[in-house]
Amino acid sequence: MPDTMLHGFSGSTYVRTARIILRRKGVDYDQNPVNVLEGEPRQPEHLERHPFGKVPVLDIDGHRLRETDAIVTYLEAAYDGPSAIPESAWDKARAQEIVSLIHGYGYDALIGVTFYHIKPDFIGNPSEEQHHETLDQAKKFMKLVGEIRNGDDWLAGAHCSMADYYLGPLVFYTNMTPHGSELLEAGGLTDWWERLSKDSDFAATEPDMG
Ligand SMILES: N[C@@H](CCC(=O)N[C@@H](CS)C(=O)NCC(=O)O)C(=O)O
Repeated sequence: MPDTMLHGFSGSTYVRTARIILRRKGVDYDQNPVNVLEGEPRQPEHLERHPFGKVPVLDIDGHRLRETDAIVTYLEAAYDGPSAIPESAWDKARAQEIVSLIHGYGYDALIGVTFYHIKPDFIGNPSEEQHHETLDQAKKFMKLVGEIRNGDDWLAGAHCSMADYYLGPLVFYTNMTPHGSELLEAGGLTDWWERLSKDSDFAATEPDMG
C-alpha cells in the first residue's frame, strides 16, 4: 500500500499533468478522486487540504503539496526517471513561459470553450457573445504558443516537456468541441497534437469519459 496519495479526479487537466509526471517517475500512489464536477473541492474535507478548493493536492514523503507546479518541481527534483524540464536555458524558459501563460490566460479560455459546449450550466450558461470572446482569447493563446514553439517538434524544443504535459490535457477537451481543429490551426499545432497523442505517458493518462 503506497503512502503517496493524489487528491483529485482524473477528469481534471491539472491532475492529469501530475499523473503524467508521477507515471514518468515510476511513483506508486493511490488516488482520492475529488470530483470538480460534483463541487467536491469546495467541501470542508478538501478545503482543509487546499483552502482555495483546487485539485491536485499530493501527499508524498511526509509532505503535503498543493499546486501542480510545486508537485512537478518536487517530483522532478526528488525522483529518478525521465525529466520533463528541458535542459537548455532557452528551452527551459520557453516551457516555463507556456506554463505561466496557461495559468494566467490559457486555462480559463480553453476550459471556457470546452464547458460552453459540454457543460454550459457549470459555468453559468454564458451568452453566445461571451462564448465568442472566450474563443477569441483561446485562439490568441494558441497562436502565441505556436510562436513560442517556433517550428520545434515539441512546445519547447526537441523533447516532450512539462509545457506539452500542461497544454495537452486542455487540448484533449477542446478537441471534443466544434472548435478543436481551428484552435490547433490557430497555433499551427496540428502536427504537435498528433505527436503528443502517441506519447505513452500522455496516452496512458487519458481520462475515462464513460
Ligand atoms: N493553481 C492550481 C489550479 C488547479 C485548478 O484550477 N484545478 C481545477 C481542476 S483542473 C480545480 O480544482 N477546479 C475546482 C474549482 O475551481 O472549483 C494548480 O496549478 O494546481
